[in-house]
Amino acid sequence: MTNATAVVPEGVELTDGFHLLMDALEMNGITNIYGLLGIPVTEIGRMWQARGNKFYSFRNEQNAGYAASVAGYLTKKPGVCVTVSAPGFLNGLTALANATTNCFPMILISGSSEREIVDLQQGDYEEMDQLNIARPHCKASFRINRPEDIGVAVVRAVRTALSGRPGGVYLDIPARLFSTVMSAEEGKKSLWVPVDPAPAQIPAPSAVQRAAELIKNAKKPLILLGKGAAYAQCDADIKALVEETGIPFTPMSMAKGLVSDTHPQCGAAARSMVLQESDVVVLIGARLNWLLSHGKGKTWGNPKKFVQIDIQANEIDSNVQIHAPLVGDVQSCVNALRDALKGMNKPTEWMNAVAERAAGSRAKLATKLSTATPVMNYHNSLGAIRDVLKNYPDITLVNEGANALDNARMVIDQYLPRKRVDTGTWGVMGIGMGSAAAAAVETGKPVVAICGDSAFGFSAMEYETLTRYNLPVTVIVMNNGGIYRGDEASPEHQFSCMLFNPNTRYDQLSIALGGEGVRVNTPEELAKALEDSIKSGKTTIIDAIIDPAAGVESGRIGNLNIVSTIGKK
Ligand code: OXT
Ligand code: ADP
Ligand code: MG
Repeated sequence: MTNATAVVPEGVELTDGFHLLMDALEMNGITNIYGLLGIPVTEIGRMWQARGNKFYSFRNEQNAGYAASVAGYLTKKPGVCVTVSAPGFLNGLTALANATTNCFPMILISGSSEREIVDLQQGDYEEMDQLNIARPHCKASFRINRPEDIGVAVVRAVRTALSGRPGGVYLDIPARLFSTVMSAEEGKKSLWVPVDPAPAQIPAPSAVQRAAELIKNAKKPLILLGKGAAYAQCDADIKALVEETGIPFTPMSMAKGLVSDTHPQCGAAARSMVLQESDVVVLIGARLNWLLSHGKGKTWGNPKKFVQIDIQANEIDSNVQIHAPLVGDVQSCVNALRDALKGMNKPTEWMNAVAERAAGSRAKLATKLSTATPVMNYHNSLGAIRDVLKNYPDITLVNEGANALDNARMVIDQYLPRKRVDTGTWGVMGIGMGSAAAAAVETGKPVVAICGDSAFGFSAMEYETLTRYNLPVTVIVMNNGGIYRGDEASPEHQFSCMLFNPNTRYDQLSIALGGEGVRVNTPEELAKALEDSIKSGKTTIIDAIIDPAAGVESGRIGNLNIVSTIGKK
């Protein structure tokens, strides 16, 4: 790519699109970029690294995008992903859409082809109208046409990604802009950092009073924590609300550990009971979407009233009536509620009943976790993993699959906030290796990824990215030979559509890609391999052989599976 004609007088010091973009990102506190390079963005990676920053180079943009989105979730700063045009952009778009769906702040920056050719559909290299394709899948889609607009575009992207409900932003940069020059001095003046990009949103006092009255008069209140509450990073305030009110709480999957799963008020192990019997439910950063049966039906049992804390006003009443909306940021709302609830009577009898049920469930589960079987199943394998992870509370757990997901969520306790990253709002397979990379990079601590063998396959080649950067990630592949189960009978003419090659050696894949690999057949071997791997800090795959008959179709969400009621051929 040649430099565009300079429009500044000779002798004036110049900058260009590449430099201004990097200046703007650095100024906004971005140090890590996740991406995949090629025409026209290759120079971004080289120049970013030359400046002493980190560019994490992936094998597929989708995984780089998942990494950026998880970086955004963990750090409360937008995660940045860079891709090439059309196909690279489209690969990254899946992750941008997923980030927006999950309320994770992320900026996808893609190079694009020249406008005058794209707009006349004259068949440019990787021609695509990326700006408009991105628009419905993110909070905002911006194109930068002039170097002097790079500063404002980055600021708008950062503010849009972070403010209100966080989400994804797309920045489209036509190739020529990267090398278009302008005066360095003018360029410098065009950059700034947004003041207070995620402003506190204080709930109205009348709304706080309304919510407090409802909670004080409840006989069986429940606090339901979602990943919006985990994202808000006001962990101590949330714990204080729970403890000061004495109300039982239950976490959505990525909110596990926001208050420890072993806290005496944790009702996760009495989930059905608390959802059904509660009379007032306080939703904190959790949507009443499919994961909560839309707030109705048999999951919810007794009629109840909802208090909902959310920063997005039109989330309120999205599924059922919300009797006390608290629109604002989690921290402001939680602290306002704490003030209004000071001295309230704790629902001790209800709390004790919940604790009793939870203790019973935990005891019942403990038996299953320690029961040996001829071939490992989900319970005894995950029981072994749980016992090891107990000693490493600050490890981030990444989790995907169906049975591998649902059982791990149930069995493995989380002790600290934001230490669990999973398939999220869409239940999407393939987040594994990208999420593991970002968690290791952003936390600087070890990561354990528990993946179904199908789930792992979606991002398996990215394992090389993990070994290349020497990231302390242990991937446990729950190898049951298939999607949900590995024992489905194949029709006569073809291998079953739900099965994988039973001879697949994930441990050997690891060795081939520069990591450590071990195959395990028993819970004891699994526990030892995991302990060794964490201690060594080396990128490792543990190929855990799971009984092919142990899983159930669709895991815990079999109720959503559609089956034909007409005779099958
Ligand atoms: O109270 P009750 O009695 O109800 O009991 C509950 C708790 O009280 C109790 N519990 C405990 N007991 C004791 N002790 C403790 N500590 C404890 N904690 C809890 O346990 C039960 C259950 O509790 P839980 O889990 O909290 O509650 P529940 O009722 O399950 O919660 C409901 C939900 C909906 C909130 C929860 O189930 C949930 O979060 N589910 C998420 C499910 C999900 O997202 N699944 C992923 C999608 S499935 C499917 O789509 C798959 N695909 C298709 C596909 C996808 N997804 N993506 C793409 C890009 N392409 C295709 C594929 C391909 S899955 C899949 C691959 C599957 O194969 P794999 O090989 O990867 O995996 P395997 O299945 O392992 O083979
Ligand atoms: P979960 O899947 O854990 O139930 P969801 O992703 O469905 O959680 O819900 C998260 C909710 O949190 C979203 O509605 C989002 O608007 C909200 N949210 C995110 N960040 C904040 C914040 N800082 N303050 C208030 N609400 C927030
Ligand atoms: Mg499987």
